Amino acid sequence: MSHSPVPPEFPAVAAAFPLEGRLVSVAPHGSGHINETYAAAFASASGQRRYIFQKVNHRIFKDVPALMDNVRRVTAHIAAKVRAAAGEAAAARVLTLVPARDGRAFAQDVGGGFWRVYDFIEGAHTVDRVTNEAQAREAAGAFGEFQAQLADLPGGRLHETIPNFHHTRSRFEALRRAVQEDPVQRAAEVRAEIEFAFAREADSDGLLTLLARGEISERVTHNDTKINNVMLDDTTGRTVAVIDLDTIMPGLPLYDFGEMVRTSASSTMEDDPDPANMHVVLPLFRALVEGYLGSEVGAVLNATERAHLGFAGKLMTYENGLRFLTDYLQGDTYYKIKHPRHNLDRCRTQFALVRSIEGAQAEMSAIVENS
Ligand code: ADP
Ligand code: GN1
Ligand code: MG
Repeated sequence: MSHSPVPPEFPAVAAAFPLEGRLVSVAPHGSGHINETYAAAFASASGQRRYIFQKVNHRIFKDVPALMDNVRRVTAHIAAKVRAAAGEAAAARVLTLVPARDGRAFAQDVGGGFWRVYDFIEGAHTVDRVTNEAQAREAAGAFGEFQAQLADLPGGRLHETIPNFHHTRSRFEALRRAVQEDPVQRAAEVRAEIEFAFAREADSDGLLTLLARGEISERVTHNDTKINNVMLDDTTGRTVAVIDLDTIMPGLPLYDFGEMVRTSASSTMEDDPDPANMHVVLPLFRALVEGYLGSEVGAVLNATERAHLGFAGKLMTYENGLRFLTDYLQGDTYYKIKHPRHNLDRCRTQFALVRSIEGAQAEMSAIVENS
């Protein structure tokens, strides 16, 4: 899927939300792979304010009202927690939904598309890659704290917005099917990647087996803890808000930690066209371990979970590689791409990271044991 410009229905969508003033600018924003995100500014007598408008990807998220019910519950809960712990000013900067005029958490456009609006979090930014240990420690601490804040979310189990999202065995089987069906005749070109994936089939059951045996347990998790899903203060670099709440649902803390390893303990961007640039960066891994275990969630993790922090990094990198390869074989129907081989670049660079983590297992275990 390629990136879209501002759609013609935008003014009608904006009118569905109770925003003060006149729309003065709107432009695509951010580098997420899933939703269509725009930053829009409104001017009124009291000044200018910005908002984030997102058209939620309805191809991927089948039940958007259910997803938005999750987002509404989670944002309200987090705001209350932050208000109690850090006061009103901090609570004002967490992810905050602007309900539509009819009171719903979203509005629909003429084509049936689902839109939501958030207050723009000012004075903060996201990074697509971690460049220093302080940033890694900060992000890991923030995601750990976020998870702890959700431990007492009232209102029952959250909706599963994408069933089997991190069920790595299902991701593996999806790849196998894509290879067999080969709908756009790309399998021959990616034999080496397919072989790499198939050779590690047993890994796909790693955490599922521990879960089935009751050695690790399910909790409410974020499930997409890549580094550009946390907003950092422009001045202090400290976390302002965890964002991208579309996949918050029951999951494993190890999925969240593993995804941090993939995006925050790596030497280059996930889509670096040269996989040789990709390897695990051990000082960043150490900073993640320290940040995560040092946060409130550290006290909740059991010995099995701790022992699998390194494996989780490998598993989530492998899983993302499987998903990119599957999307490439299916003709690029899931992720936004910027060029025809984008998913293949992403896959190869993920697999390079998997290989690097495999070679660093002993060092990574030692880091966890000494933390
Ligand atoms: P996707 O699911 O496509 O990744 P995100 O919700 O992560 O969508 O948003 C994409 C990007 O937009 C983020 O990485 C961030 O840079 C920016 N963004 C999202 N929400 C806000 C917000 N409330 N304030 C400022 N920037 C935001
Ligand atoms: C997507 O939405 P975004 O860009 O934060 C994807 C993640 C992948 C990631 C790979 C809902 O995340 O699962 O790990 O791309 N989100 C969804 O970069 O599929
Ligand atoms: Mg995102």
